[in-house]
Amino acid sequence: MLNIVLFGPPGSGKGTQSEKIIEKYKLIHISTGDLLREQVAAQSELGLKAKEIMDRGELVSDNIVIGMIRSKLEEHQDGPGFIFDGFPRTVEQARELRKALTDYDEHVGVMISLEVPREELVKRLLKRGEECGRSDDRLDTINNRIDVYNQQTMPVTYYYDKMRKHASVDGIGSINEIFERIVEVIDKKK
Ligand code: B4P
Repeated sequence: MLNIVLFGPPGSGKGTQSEKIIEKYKLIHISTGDLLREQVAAQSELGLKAKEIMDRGELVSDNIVIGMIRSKLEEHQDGPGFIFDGFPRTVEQARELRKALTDYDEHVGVMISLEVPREELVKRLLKRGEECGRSDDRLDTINNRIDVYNQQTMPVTYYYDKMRKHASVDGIGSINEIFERIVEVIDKKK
């Protein structure tokens, strides 16, 4: 199995690049943001709770997110591998992912972090807000999401650094240029 963590601040291109990675490597896509938005759309109890948190730009609790991941892993345990998009977002989530994959004798092969400066992130997310109307793509929420990323999510890079699994990729350029950089990293690890 090839298991990839695609990491980076909000607006760094994780969702965009995941689609291209899945097409090339035929991996199962697990985006915790998409899973949470599905719950919001279904107006489930979890979704109603999550919407409030997401609209503030905060992180949904580790327990909820880890539960969602575990059930996806179980569903696709015989698949070709996973791309984790927007997960883990805390060191606790990274530890739990390691445990969950170990239960299937699996591990993360590489963690790729997309590097994009703050002003570009804000620009991209405001544009998406105008085009797609996502309720968390408003200036105040965007700024909070980036602050939360810097405080709570960045430490995840040190976790994978220690295991020599962290690779940084420049996230500025055309979508195809960035994809080529990612492919180079993945093909070296395969
Ligand atoms: P996510 O769905 O992960 O949303 P995101 O961080 O905004 O990243 P996304 O993947 O959507 O954007 P992308 O960079 O592709 O999370 C949403 C919320 O869910 C979180 O704030 C949190 O509350 C909650 N959540 C999710 N996972 C969680 C977890 N594990 N723990 C706790 N809470 C969790 O793209 C952004 C835009 O940039 C797009 O419009 C795209 O077209 C554009 N773009 C991409 N590449 C570009 C390029 N090269 N040039 C120009 N524009 C580009």
